[in-house]
Order: sequence, then structure tokens, then C-alpha cells
Amino acid sequence: MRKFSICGMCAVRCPIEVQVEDGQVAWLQGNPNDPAMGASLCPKGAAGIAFLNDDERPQRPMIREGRRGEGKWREVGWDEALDYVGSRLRSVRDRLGSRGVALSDRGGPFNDLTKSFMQAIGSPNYFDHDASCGANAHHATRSLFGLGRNDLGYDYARSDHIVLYGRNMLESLQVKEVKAFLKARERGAKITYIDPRFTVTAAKATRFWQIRPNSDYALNLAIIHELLACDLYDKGFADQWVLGLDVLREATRQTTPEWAQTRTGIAADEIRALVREVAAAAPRVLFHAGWMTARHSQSFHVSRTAHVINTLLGAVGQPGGLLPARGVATPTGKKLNRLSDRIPPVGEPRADGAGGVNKHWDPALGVGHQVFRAMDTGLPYPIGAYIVYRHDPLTGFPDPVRQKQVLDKLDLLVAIDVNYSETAWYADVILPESSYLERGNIIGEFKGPSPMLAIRQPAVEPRFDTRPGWWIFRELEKRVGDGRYLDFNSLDAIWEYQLGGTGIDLQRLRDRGVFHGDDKPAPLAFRTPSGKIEFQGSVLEAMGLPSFPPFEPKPLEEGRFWLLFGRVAMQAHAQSVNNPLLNELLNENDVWIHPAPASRLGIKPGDTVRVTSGDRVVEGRARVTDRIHPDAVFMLHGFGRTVPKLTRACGRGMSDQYLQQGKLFDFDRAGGGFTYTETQVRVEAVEAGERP
Ligand SMILES: Nc1nc2c(c(=O)[nH]1)N[C@H]1C(S)=C(S)[C@@H](COP(=O)(O)OP(=O)(O)OC[C@H]3O[C@@H](n4cnc5c(=O)[nH]c(N)nc54)[C@H](O)[C@@H]3O)O[C@H]1N2
Ligand SMILES: Nc1nc2c(c(=O)[nH]1)N[C@H]1C(S)=C(S)[C@@H](COP(=O)(O)OP(=O)(O)OC[C@H]3O[C@@H](n4cnc5c(=O)[nH]c(N)nc54)[C@H](O)[C@@H]3O)O[C@H]1N2
Ligand code: SF4
Ligand SMILES: [Mo]
Repeated sequence: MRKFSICGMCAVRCPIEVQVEDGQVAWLQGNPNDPAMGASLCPKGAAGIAFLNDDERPQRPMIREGRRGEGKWREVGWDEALDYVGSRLRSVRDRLGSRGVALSDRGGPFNDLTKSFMQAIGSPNYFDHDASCGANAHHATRSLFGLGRNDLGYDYARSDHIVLYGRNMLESLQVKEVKAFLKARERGAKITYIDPRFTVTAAKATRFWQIRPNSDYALNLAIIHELLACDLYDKGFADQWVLGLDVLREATRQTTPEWAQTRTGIAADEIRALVREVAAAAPRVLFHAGWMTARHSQSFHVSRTAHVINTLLGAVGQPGGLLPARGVATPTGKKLNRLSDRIPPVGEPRADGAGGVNKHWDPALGVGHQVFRAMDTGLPYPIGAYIVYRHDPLTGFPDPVRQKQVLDKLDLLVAIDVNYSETAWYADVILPESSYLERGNIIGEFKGPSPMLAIRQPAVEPRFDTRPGWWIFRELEKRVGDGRYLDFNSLDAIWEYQLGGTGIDLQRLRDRGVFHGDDKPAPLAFRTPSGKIEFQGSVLEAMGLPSFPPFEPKPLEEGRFWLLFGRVAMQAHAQSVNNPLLNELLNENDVWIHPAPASRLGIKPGDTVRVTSGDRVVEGRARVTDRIHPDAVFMLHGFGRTVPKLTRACGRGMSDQYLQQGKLFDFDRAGGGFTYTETQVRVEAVEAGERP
């Protein structure tokens, strides 16, 4: 039997086909009903059966018995677990009001459910993980266009030149994007890849620049200088759409390619050559504004100037450039009904000030560290309970040691997860969700230049005493809210409600897994206060934030390295390192270090090295390679797990977030993203015999 569903092995959520035989999942592949997907899957997606069959995941609700993180649990039934959470949430609400409850999740196409739950219990404090991921790119896009980062799609397939700043497309991947990107490459599109590290994407590029870490903003200011100084920009487009070209001109008057060369390490001539190439290819050009852009305190401006360059090249709204995204056009024109449409809005201000005192931040996503700030300081008001759903801050946010000090102030920490995440292990209650192959979700809308609806439907029965998220939140709302708003008696009833009046037939959606509306391009429209592309950002400037601040070089202390990190095709963050198949492929990370500093430090390939940041120390194997910039060391993210139940992953490899000491409350003021890559570390060889 074939079932169409949505992969859950990472947050990309690709449409899949599940083949079921005798009640068991026999095969997984991409859903061919989605032409951009075809039957392809990535290695993590293919390891879904191993995840389903793994016993090392929470099997029934658990209530903490010992101290937080001690690992002493009592397994309980669902009624007891939900009653317990319900009564603790009510007591927090009685003491602090509804706003004293916060929830974070991974965001994305299913967050109507979590947002609705928070709305139903009267708290404004829903936030997603974005401060740790795309917040800077998102807010930069908003500041220029008034649109979110996903409201503009990259038209790789028709582009003639794609410029990527550490957007490691082929390893930090999404299946459909990889396919579109490879098509562009086969067609002969040029690819400029800029990264302090040589990656798989670098290997496929036509140009690779090993840039000095944290200096891309200087590079962009020089590219802009050159475009303006040599009149290589699209004047007609700028006249029609841009507000504040003079502000940009002023800010980049001195930022010549020679100026940038000393800051970035990239030769002035090479910068000029790139500028000429992209100007010739315009408007079929893409400067990628990044995805995981929570890196340093000016990352927002790297993303922002990437889009400024797209604008100067007239690539906004053009084939081969950036295309406006839209929602699915349904047969009747009526949008998908949201669960939150049934619930009165919450009037309270958010604890992170997003959309309020911090009006440059998007309240739809929130800025997670500011909710941690509220938990820690009680300002602007206290938070007493925190629910994490499909989110693991102890691996995803920096500095887990500091985080635990904050979490210790909570009355209640609840984790709803399919794995033993680090945060679940530290929680008071674990509510285990059924895996993505054992449950359905609400229908998701995937906006884009070619939008679609997709449905996740259960393929097999749950192996353990786990429940789907929609059921868990319904049951919690019954205990904390008045139980009215999420009171659907089945997932089918939710699906029927969502599709009501759209003219889309549920059975047909279930039979195909996806629904694509027509492919009419959306008109170009900007939602800034002026309706223009605001080089002079009115919201930014109202917040006292400059539209184009001077580049601030980051000083690297003598004998230190920038600690960089990234992903690999066969792992998703920290969540799949214990997967039986993926763990077999890779179960440890190593420390990439350039041969010059390695020889200075007496480090040979394969040696054990000690990496230190403040009082944090980890040890691992050295990989001596000129694929990493001499000022930096690199390690894959996601390793160094500490949960003893994860027998394959626990204690293996190093945790980069552990080394990011002091970074929990250090962030890009404009974009809200963390400053992960401003972490500096020392590296030394561990003498033979010195290891315990
Ligand atoms: N130091 C450092 N920090 C980083 C990064 C880095 O590279 N280095 N990367 C950053 C980036 S880009 C991101 S996006 C974040 C990612 O970090 P998070 O935002 O925490 O996201 P994930 O690791 O994808 O997953 C979080 C949790 O969701 C659980 N989960 C998976 N599927 C399901 C499900 O179906 N139901 C439920 N209930 N739970 C599920 C997983 O088991 C995991 O515990 O980390 C960021 N933080
Ligand atoms: N296989 C796999 N795919 C994934 C994920 C996963 O966990 N596994 N996660 C998904 C998620 S949530 C995200 S956000 C995306 C992230 O996608 P990307 O943003 O592409 O992700 P990263 O791997 O974090 O970073 C890529 C590169 O940035 C480089 N870098 C570090 N500092 C700098 C700098 O100062 N300048 C430049 N130019 N480059 C720098 C690093 O060396 C690294 O090679 O990947 C998504 N796809
Ligand atoms: S990118 Fe891979 S793991 Fe992520 S949803 Fe798609 S197939 Fe699954
Ligand atoms: Mo991310």
C-alpha cells in the first residue's frame, strides 16, 4: 500500500511516498506527485525506517523524580501526565497570569497548531527557533522589502550567476533546492561560493573565495561601491522602486575593493572581476541572503546588503532572480482556514517586545533569547512555565550551561519530542509525540513561487504509547483553557475544517499527498511603510538603528581561532546522531585546523587536541587541512550529546554550543540572531599519556 506523507527527519519537510507492507514501512522515497521533488530523498530521509524502529526514544510519558537532568523518571499514563502538566500550568497562570507561560517550537508550516494553543490559553509568548537560525536574514528582508525571508523565492533554475556566502547548498540541504541548483549548474550558470571553509558546494562552484571569518559585510560594501561608482546598476529599476539610494552611496563612498581586500583577504581585482560578471549577467543573478545567518553581530547587514545588491542588479521580481512567493491559489480563491481564526487574539505585549517596543522584530516568530532573558530576570515580566515542542534549545541555543541556570528558575519545563533531546532530559515532564510515520499533522501550506499544500498522514500504528501533537495540544487546552478552541474529535475533522470552502477535496489531497494551485506569478509588491524598497529603512531608523553602519572588524585575540560550525548531508543538527543508520555513517566530529597553525602548535593529522573557550574544554581529533581558513577552526554541529539513554551518541564527539560560552544573551541588535561565530577558542595538542 502507498501512502503519501511528509518527511520528518529534518525541518525541511519534503513530500514523501511511504510504502507499507503488512503494517510495516517497507520503503520510503520522495513523492513523485510533486515534480520538483520526484522520488529523491536525502540520506536522513532514507533513514526514517531506522528511526521508526529505534527503541532509544521516549516510549511513554515521563515525570521527573530526581533533580533536573539527573535522569530519574517515573513512567506514567497519558491522563496522569496531562493532568500533572495541566495543574502546574494553571498554578503558574494563577500566580503570573497567562503570559507567564511560554512555548517555543521549530516554526514552519504546522505552527498554526502551537500558535493556536498559546492563543487559546491567552499567552502572547509563542516563539520559534529563528533567533538561532534565519532571524537575521528574515529581519533584513523585512527591513528592505517589508516581506519575510520566505516571501521571496530564489529562482535558481533560470539564474546565470548564483553567489553564496556560506550557503552550503549541497550539504546543508533541502532536496528540491539541491535539484534546482544542480540544474542551474548543468545549464552553465556560474557559481561564486564564499566561505572560510571549502565545502562540497565550494567543490561544485566556478569560483571559491576563502574569506576571513565574519567579514562578508565588508565584501558587500565593496561590491556596492563598485556597482555605484562604475554605474553598473539598474537605474530604471532603482528610480522606480528604491528609497534612499543616496544614503547607500554615502555609506559606501570609501569602501573600495582595496579597502575590502585588507579586511576580507579577497584580492581587489577579483572583487572587480565578480562585479563585472554579475553586472553582465543581470538581472538573472542571485545573491543569496543566507539561511542560517545567526552568526555575528553584523550578520543582519550581510543579508541586507546581499538583497541591496540584488536590487541594484534589478534581479528582484525577475526570472533567474528573486521571485515573489505567494500562498496556494485554491479553486474558490478562499484561503486555508486557520485554527487560530476561531480564537480571540491576545492583547498582552510579548516578553521579547517583538512588534512592540522592538518593532523591527517580527512578532510572528519572536526572538527566543529575549524570552530566556525574561525567565532569567523577570523583565519585562516573569515567565514561570516553558513548553518546548519540536525544539531543543540546549543544543540549538548557545551555552547550555548558562541556559540551565535560566531554566532552573522555572516552575515547569515540559518537552514534547520524539527523541530524548538534551532539553527533554532536563525537563520536568516528557510528552512523547508519535514519530512522523506513525501520526498525521494538520495540513501544511508551503508558500513560494510555486506554492503547495501537503499532508502528513499516519502510515503505521504507533509502536509505543505515544500521541500526535494535535491530540496532545487539544488535551492540554482542555485542562488549561476552556477546551473549546481545539476541540476537534479527530485529525480528519481538523483537515475538513482547514479545507472548508476552498474547493479542495480532502480525499484527493490524501491520494496525492500534495496540491499545487495554478502557477501564476505573484505581482511585485513591497510591504514597507513607503511601499518602496527601503535602503533607508524607516523602521530600523525609528529604532535608532542605522541603515548601513560602518563595517566593524572583529579583533581576533593572539593565539585564538574563530570557532566555526556547520552541517553535513547525513545528519540533522543534534537530533539524528543516535539514529542507528546515520550513526553508522558518522558518529563523531573532528576539529578542522589549517596546516600553518597546526604545525606551529605541533598538531599532526589525527592527533587528539584540546579546544578551550573560557572555562569550557572539549577534546577531539584534529583534521589538518587547508580547507579551513588559518584564523578559524571548524567542527560539525550536533555532537557531544550527554543523554545516557542514547547509547550510540552519548559522549561521542564535541559540542560547539558548549564552547559558545557567554553567547546566550549576545546577539545582533538589528536582526536578533545569536552571535555564534564570534566565539574564540584556543587549541592545543594533548600530550601523549595525558588523556585520562
Ligand atoms: N552551536 C550551534 N547552534 C546551532 C546551530 C549550529 O550549527 N551550531 N544551528 C542552528 C540552526 S540553523 C537551527 S535551525 C537550530 C536547530 O535546533 P532546533 O531548533 O532545536 O531544531 P532541531 O534540532 O531540528 O530539532 C529540535 C527537536 O525536535 C525534535 N523533533 C524532531 N521531529 C519531531 C517531531 O516530529 N515531533 C516532535 N515533537 N519533536 C520532533 C528533535 O528530536 C529535536 O529534539 O539550531 C541552531 N543552533
Ligand atoms: N543535512 C542537513 N541539511 C540541513 C540541516 C541539517 O541539519 N542537516 N539544517 C537545515 C537548516 S535548519 C539550516 S538553517 C540550513 C543551514 O544552511 P547553511 O546556512 O548553508 O548552513 P551551515 O552549515 O550552518 O553553514 C554553512 C557554512 O557557513 C560557513 N561560515 C561560517 N562563518 C562564515 C562567514 O563568516 N562567512 C561565510 N561566508 N561563511 C561562513 C561555515 O564554514 C559553513 O561551511 O541547512 C538546512 N539543511
Ligand atoms: S531534506 Fe531530507 S531529511 Fe529533510 S525533509 Fe527532506 S528528505 Fe527529509
Ligand atoms: Mo536552521
